[in-house]
Amino acid sequence: MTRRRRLLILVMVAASYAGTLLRSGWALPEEKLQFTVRHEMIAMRDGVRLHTAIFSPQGRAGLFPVLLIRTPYGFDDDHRLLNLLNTSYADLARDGYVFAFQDIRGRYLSQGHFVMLRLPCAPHAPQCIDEGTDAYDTVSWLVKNVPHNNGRVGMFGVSYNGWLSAVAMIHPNPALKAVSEQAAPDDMFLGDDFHHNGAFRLSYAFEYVASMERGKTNNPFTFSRYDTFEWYLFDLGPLSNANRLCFHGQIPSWNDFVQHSNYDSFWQKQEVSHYLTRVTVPDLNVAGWWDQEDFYGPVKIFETLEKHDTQHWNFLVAGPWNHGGWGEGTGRKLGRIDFGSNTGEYFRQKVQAPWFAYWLKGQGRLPFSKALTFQSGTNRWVAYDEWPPQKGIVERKLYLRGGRRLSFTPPTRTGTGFRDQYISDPAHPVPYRHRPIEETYGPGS
Ligand code: PG9
Repeated sequence: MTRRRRLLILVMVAASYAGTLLRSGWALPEEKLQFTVRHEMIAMRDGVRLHTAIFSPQGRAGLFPVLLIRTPYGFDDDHRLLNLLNTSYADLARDGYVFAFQDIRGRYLSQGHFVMLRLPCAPHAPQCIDEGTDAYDTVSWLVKNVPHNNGRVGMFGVSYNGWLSAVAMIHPNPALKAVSEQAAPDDMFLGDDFHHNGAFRLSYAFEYVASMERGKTNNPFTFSRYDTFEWYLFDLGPLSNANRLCFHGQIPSWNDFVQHSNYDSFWQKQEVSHYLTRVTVPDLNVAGWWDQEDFYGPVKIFETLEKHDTQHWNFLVAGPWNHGGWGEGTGRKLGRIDFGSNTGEYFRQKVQAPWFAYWLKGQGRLPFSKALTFQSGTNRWVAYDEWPPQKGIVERKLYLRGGRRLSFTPPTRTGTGFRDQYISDPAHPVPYRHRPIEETYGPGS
């Protein structure tokens, strides 16, 4: 890129962020896939305006569906978005979509007030707004105002963005025709993010809420030690010190953790599946077998919707991934384990792109009928027409045995039962990650 062009782009981006909405398109010709970009502040029903970056395919004729991605993590960098369209989203982008990237209320360039996992409105609460109503209002605006759209909108996203896609299905805009909620949390006490099976995930929860609730943009906590295990143990000490030393009562989600240390109605009311009592839109649920944050959510949402799936709109994919591992890179390996093929690329090319093309463009066929799961060990994708599968299943018990082995044979009373033992002592916790334990969102973590 020439210096002049770089300067021009910088000036244009700065102009749009200063509130001057950029309506005429501009392109970045050096990239493979080309788009025109405009920034809009889209008004919601309560007057709050949400920043939305709209990338339309350049130089291509025809009508295109719109893919909407909403996030709390910031869509304020066009070059990053363009890079995303040329990498993680390239299979979709090649098929031809308009991409609308939106900052949710209270985050980054959007107006309004951010609430962590804002509760869905009660039915018949006309003045109420939630992330579902914001998605609804955005979809209405998009189909009315984006040139060359075909009137069909899809939503997708991983994790918080997946949750935002899931809540858009509760009372969906009629133009919302397909959703892929990927690693969407369902219940933050039972299985997702902040607790797993009720156990508080200290470093994850502390660092996440510190980053999200100390300003409009991500604001990672600064640790005085490299090994955060030592910081939590020696510098922080008892959890009551978190407010005294660090948060001073100013972090709403931390206060919620303190006030709701049991599975009370605070957590129960947040559970998304509680609101998903109908399958309103075709939904591709995506889960990673080794998702360290949100495996519970997508499986629970699938299971809940499955009970109501009279139209055959509910789908599940589970692959050999960590959190969001299907979204970028090849997905051939996880740590040292090689799966023998590029599972992430396979998902993006052979599953996600054709699935959306089917619902939003009326093209091709569905890539599988109900569930598609990667079987590690045999290292192959297996498609099922029901999930969990019922046919040809024999239930067997699997036992934990000594020497870190699993066996179908139960241990005998006399045999050597175990090899490892751990003492549960809060003063000497047993870390489940290798030390030094870096910041959760630190580079290379
Ligand atoms: N797992 C993250 C998250 C989702 C929803 C709430 C809190 C955290 C994420 O990766 O977005």
